[in-house]
Amino acid sequence: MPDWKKLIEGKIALATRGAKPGKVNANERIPAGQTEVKNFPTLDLGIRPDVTIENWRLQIYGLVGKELTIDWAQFQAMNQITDVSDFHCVTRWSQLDMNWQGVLARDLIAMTEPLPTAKYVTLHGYDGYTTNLPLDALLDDDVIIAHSVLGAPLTQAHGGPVRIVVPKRYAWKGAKWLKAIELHAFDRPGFWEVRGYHNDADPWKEERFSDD
Ligand SMILES: Nc1nc2c(c(=O)[nH]1)N[C@H]1C(S)=C(S)[C@@H](COP(=O)(O)O)O[C@H]1N2
Ligand SMILES: [Mo]
Repeated sequence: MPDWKKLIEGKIALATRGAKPGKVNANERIPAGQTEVKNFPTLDLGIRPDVTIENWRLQIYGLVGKELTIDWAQFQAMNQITDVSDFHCVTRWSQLDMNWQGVLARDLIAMTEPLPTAKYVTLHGYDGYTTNLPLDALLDDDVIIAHSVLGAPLTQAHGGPVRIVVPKRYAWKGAKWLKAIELHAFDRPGFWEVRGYHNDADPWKEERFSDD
């Protein structure tokens, strides 16, 4: 079992290396305890699954009227939007004005006709990663299932070909290499949430760890 706190401390040091001190809280767009970066660091478990546009599928299942599996062509045929948001990582870096391109999560969820009992979701990555959200948070108008950022297709390191981004939460709530969205009646903590990360993850309330 890895020492998760140590692992994360190492990642903080790496991710914020070269970031200019003094930028912390320099304007109201940087939440407390965050430092602005411009180099878009990467953070994951170190497993980067080989997902291609040919073998990628996204499945939406659980408490839905119509289970859905879409492939790349079907995803591309959906209404495409650009969503500009700020990216706040719990390891204390923030990058502003990220212009994600893709499909609104709510458009995909609507296609599945969620049952009234569906209140929470688990987002699953191809690397086995999971994270949880209330269904309402997923249906927010800025939550995007993205294939591109900063004018280019997502790299494998950043979760390509498809990841999800939840701008109002710390970035761990957005699964890279998005594989499935599961709807359930009760909340089910994900990978980091069972290891002490905060369930809600609002960067403006500094909800980093559950014992904060
Ligand atoms: N599938 C998957 N998604 C993931 C992770 C992961 O390990 N696996 N790490 C999360 C964490 S902790 C962060 S901060 C962001 C980092 O995204 P980035 O590597 O594109 O900066 O992805 C999140 N999504
Ligand atoms: Mo993170």
